[in-house]
Amino acid sequence: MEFPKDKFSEWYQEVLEQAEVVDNRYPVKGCLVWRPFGFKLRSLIAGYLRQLMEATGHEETLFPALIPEDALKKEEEHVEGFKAEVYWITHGGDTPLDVKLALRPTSETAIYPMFSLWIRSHADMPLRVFQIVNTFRYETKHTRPLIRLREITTFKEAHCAFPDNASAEAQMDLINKAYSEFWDELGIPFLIVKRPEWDKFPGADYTISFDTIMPSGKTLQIATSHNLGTNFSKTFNISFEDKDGNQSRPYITCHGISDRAISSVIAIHGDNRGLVLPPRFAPVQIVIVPIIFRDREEDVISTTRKIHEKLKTKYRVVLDDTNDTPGNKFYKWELKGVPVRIEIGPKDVDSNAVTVVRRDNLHKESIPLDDLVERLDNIIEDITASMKEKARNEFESRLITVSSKEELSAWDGKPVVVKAPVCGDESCAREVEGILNKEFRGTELKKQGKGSCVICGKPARYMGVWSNAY
Ligand code: PR8
Repeated sequence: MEFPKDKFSEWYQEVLEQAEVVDNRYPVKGCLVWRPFGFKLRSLIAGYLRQLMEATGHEETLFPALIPEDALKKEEEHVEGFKAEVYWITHGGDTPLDVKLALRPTSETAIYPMFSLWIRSHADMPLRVFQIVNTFRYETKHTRPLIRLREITTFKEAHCAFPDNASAEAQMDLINKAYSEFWDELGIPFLIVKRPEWDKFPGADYTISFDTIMPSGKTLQIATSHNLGTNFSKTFNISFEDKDGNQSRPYITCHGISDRAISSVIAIHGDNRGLVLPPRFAPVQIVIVPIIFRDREEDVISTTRKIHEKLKTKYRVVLDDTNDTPGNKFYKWELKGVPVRIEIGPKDVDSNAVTVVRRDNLHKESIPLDDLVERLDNIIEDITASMKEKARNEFESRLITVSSKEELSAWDGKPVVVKAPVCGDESCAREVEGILNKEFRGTELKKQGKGSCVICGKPARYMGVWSNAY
């Protein structure tokens, strides 16, 4: 059975279920179950993210999931932005609670009251913490597994405080670099976009977003980074004594990545046979399949076991010695995106070699046993590089740059993302929205627009980005 990826929406749901990543049949809308195979993939990706956060000076913490109503409602813009999405706990058993409790939609209002107790002097900063937790948002838009959840199961949120604006700006740069490294390692191409005023995080001074392009041609916001300025430190009364002995407000930033990291890996690299996983994050990196003929069963099995023992010390390997047919085994492990398959049959045993098949391009070759480990290292490296290149080429093919108003209308309703130079006025960005029937996502970070604004003809200051988005 094949999974035609050109029908992306069906492909995505089907592959998630068939490859046993998640089970979406749980009877609460927007909630799902991680199955063991999917959970391993999730742990490998989250583990790498944790490692990156720690390497850049962020310390892991864990805050409660419950937020008292008065804390949640303190920051006006923030509460307005999340009002329709909050789940409330009103009772303990039959007893109404004195103070209603919110299930965190995100943790600013859980964390910053504690920051006000922890931050006393400039020496208490920089303060950089993060947690990887579940958060709850009563999403009213169409829910989709891992893409739009009501229980976001893998919410990496970092919250940081600094004594001055320059340090908060440096943090925004640090996160841009760390997140870029993260997406590069996953082989997910992205644009970094500064969101327009009307689309920033509730309570933020400004929002930076990482957007990738899904096979449907729609963008997916895969990470955000918010400079909250001193808005939240005023609301939560966080203050410190600066170097000159004056009371001052810290500058706060926060940065988030969710289950969408896993969804983008699945969506962008997968093909008609199912998942194609980057070797670094594949729960199974190599599967060994013995090809057994009746009169040669013993020597094939013993060779297979020896190779398994040897490879086990270096890779995540499965020896599939179940009674299933080789064909069924190939199908199963291809669907699960295992980067390398090793087939061992009597001919291989006789020639002291194995047959190695790559998942990404299905290329097959015979490799002498003596060279196996070294060659596998090269093959895995090459798979990683080719997967990145393929994803990059597809991304580029869905990203159209135009330089004049006349060119815009050709892309109305097409499944692509459009970039165009703009002056920076909202009215021009909105007019392009009308022509393209796509939303204005914002302006590319640190990229100056070339030439003149496609609408008003004034000198372009930015490169605008328009797309349909998840
Ligand atoms: C913050 N506060 O909350 P953000 N399902 C899956 N992923 C989602 C969903 C959802 N329903 N909603 C958002 N995301 C800040 C930063 C702490 C951390 C993903 O920011 O609301 C999106 O990729 O922008 C989003 O960029 C990220 O979570 C962070 O959420």
